[in-house]
Amino acid sequence: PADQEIPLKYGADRLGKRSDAAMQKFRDNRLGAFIHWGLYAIPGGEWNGKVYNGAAEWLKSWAKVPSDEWMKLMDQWNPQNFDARAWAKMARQMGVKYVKITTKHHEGFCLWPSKYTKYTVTNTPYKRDILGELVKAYNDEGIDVHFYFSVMDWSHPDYRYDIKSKEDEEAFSRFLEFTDNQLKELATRYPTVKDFWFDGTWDASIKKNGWWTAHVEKMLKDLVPGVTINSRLRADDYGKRHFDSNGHLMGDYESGYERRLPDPVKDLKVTRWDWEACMTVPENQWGYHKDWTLSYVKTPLEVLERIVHAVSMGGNMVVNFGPQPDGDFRPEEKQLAESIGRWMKKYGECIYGCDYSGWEKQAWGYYTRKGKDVYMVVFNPPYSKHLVVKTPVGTEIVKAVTVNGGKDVKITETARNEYNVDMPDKDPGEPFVIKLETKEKT
Ligand code: JFZ
Repeated sequence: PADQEIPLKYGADRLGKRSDAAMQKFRDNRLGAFIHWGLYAIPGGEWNGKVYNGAAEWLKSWAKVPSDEWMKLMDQWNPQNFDARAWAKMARQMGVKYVKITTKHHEGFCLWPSKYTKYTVTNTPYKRDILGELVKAYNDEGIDVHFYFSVMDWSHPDYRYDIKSKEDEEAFSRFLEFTDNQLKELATRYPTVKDFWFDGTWDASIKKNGWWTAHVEKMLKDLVPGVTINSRLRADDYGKRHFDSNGHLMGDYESGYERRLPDPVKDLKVTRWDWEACMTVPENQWGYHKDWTLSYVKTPLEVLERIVHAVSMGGNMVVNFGPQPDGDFRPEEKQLAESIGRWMKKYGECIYGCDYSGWEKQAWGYYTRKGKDVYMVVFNPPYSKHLVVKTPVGTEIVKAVTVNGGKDVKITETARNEYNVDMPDKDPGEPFVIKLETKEKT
């Protein structure tokens, strides 16, 4: 009850999911791509002849490179094969409905010509406004653009990891003003932006300034009508992150599932709020790393299963790409995009606009739902050739059809609220989808 809650000035400003059209669009998109592109693409995980296994976008930190030396990479920023329209076409063919772009990662290099720092694309041989070209190209393909923004900035002398003195406090307050300016600049230069995804917000300095995270959320919402903001930005009065001290989600959607997913049986609590997960294709490489043999690389099928898993629990999934320093994508990523796109073309209706079904998870795969239609997405076909379906009390299956082909599928009621749904006669040789039309018993 509300009267037992801790009073908070900077906690959640809303209880439950947002119900406006912009939020519904965010949700309906379901599948997105992440782009991690910055100076770190140039060394690609290697510094002074040594290859580091850690995340390539953290190389500056692994190799202990001072910022001024790191920023000399700007002289090599000249992605001759960069073609924003080709990137947008690839995204459309993959079937993603939105792309999250690193406007500025921890290193501090800006993909847009920011007035507030010299570390931007403008001061490189290439000069061009990469971010502006991408926003236009993606929007021209009907794809929403989301901005990744790291608050932590290794290039800025006023950044502080903690506030321990008057001097720290003054420096950090200049830093927060700088950050506000950059965010206002992004929101006004690129007004079609649909979302800000904050990162680099875990330090004590930021947790001690929960007020500022609430202020940023409000500032951006005033500037960009409908904009969505991830929970990772937020800290409350007590420095509690993502969920406030009363347990309420801050921001519009939860963004804590990174390279992992909620358990489809045990973690159903996530269906009470909006959430978005993101994943890398190798184990933990967001930026371009020249050697993908250093860790396990997920197959397209494994990526697909994670996409369906997220949607089946009412979440979005964002698949990461780390473009090469020449502006092109590595062959593995092109193949992955094509392969996901081929499947989405046939079966995408079980992804876009779909949500958690509320039905009991079965071993053959995942359910998703759109209104009265429940989709069975089959990843593990059983030897019995019968897909067991248990419906909630009061729900009846009227008809079952294959999604790619529209063929009727035989269903047999085997017990109360239990059915055998037949496998298609011919093994599709890939995860396939059966649509169940349902009705409520009266
Ligand atoms: C951060 C970055 O440090 C990383 O380089 C990448 O950009 C990724 C998307 O975000 O890394 C994180 C952030 C949050 C968690 C884990 C890694 N987390 O909440 O578990």
